Amino acid sequence: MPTNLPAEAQKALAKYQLARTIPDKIKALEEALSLIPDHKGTEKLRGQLKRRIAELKREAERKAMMKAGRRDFFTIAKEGDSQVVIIGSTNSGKSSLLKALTNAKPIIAPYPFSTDKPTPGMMYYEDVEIQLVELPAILTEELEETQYTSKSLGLVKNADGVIILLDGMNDPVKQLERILELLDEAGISIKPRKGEIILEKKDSGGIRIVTFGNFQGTYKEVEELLKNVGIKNAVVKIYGDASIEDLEETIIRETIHKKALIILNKSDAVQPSTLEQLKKIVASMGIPFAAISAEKGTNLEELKEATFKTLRLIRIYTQKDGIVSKKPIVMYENATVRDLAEIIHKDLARKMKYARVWGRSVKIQGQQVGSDHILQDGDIVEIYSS
Ligand SMILES: Nc1nc2c(ncn2[C@@H]2O[C@H](COP(=O)(O)OP(=O)(O)O)[C@@H](O)[C@H]2O)c(=O)[nH]1
Ligand SMILES: [Mg+2]
Repeated sequence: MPTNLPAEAQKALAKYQLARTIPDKIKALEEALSLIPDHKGTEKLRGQLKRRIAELKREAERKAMMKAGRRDFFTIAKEGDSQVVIIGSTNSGKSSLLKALTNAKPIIAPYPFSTDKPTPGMMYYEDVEIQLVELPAILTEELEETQYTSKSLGLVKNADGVIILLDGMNDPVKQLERILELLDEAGISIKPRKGEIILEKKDSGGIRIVTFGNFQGTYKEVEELLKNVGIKNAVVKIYGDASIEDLEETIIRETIHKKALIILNKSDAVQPSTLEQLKKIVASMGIPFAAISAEKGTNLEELKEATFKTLRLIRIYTQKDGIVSKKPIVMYENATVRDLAEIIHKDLARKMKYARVWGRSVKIQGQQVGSDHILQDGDIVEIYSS
């Protein structure tokens, strides 16, 4: 981000940060855009602002459409430890996959749009419950948008992860291209990130930056970027190998990142050359891939495992008086002992004195740790409180 933006443009960007409604956000961004001179150094920022304006306009349209509709059948309450939605073109086998992996009994049919509302089912992987939700098709067989495209993409935003299911019998490479376009237009990025950034805006307290891992930037850059867009009070948590560009994306584009898998269905009927081509493309994107047959039941165990890994969930077993819990508490990667205490009991985080941990996150088994200690999959934790 160029730090020498005209003061007026900085003001407009600050207004954007404060704006609560979509029209106000659009107005502030358009104003900022008109005040930022157009040259090489501002090219990237101008591009981001323009994309953001286009997204906001689409979102306004979608909201207006939702309002016009009568009832909303389109929300599925989260159940289990994590929610993963299945998206794809019609006939790609979404219902067949849901049936093969869960207790759900969806309609499976060779005609298009047999599923017209989101359909959930529960999948079990070891001790973890993953809710799978089939979303109505986002593409026709001719790979055009459907009446469900924008609603289904809205549910992707709310999920913890997304399975992109490709129909191996209907030009899967082209399908993937179209789906990636649709996701991008909806402001959803599935590009795997080496790190993660969480920005919590506050009312006071100034800027506080916390890094876990290997941040590719300086605190000064972060402070300048926030100042430029008018954020005065915030906690910025930066995990892993995040970069300053990732932070720009988080605060300007408000891009939503989703953990994703790309799955090729109907592997029983797929051309080997198509499979090879697709494998190459997906490998270059760095996204997990599997070829399955929902109907024949091929490779489904691999798919389950890949889903669990992609979600980056961790299982934490609690211990009390020497007895280890049978069922784990399922949390996200980078969760701390404090996060765990908060899940167990509201007061426990406050009353906690220290914890003992056995497992991969400690060097010495039974090591005493504080509440900022980051846990890992399979850890056993006993919390001691006053
Ligand atoms: N050959 C083959 N056909 C499949 C497979 N999975 C689903 N199908 C067929 O594809 C059609 C559409 O399946 P469905 O699950 O209803 O797709 P949806 O529209 O994405 O929910 C049906 O005729 C299924 O029998 C598979 O693994 N192999
Ligand atoms: Mg279906």
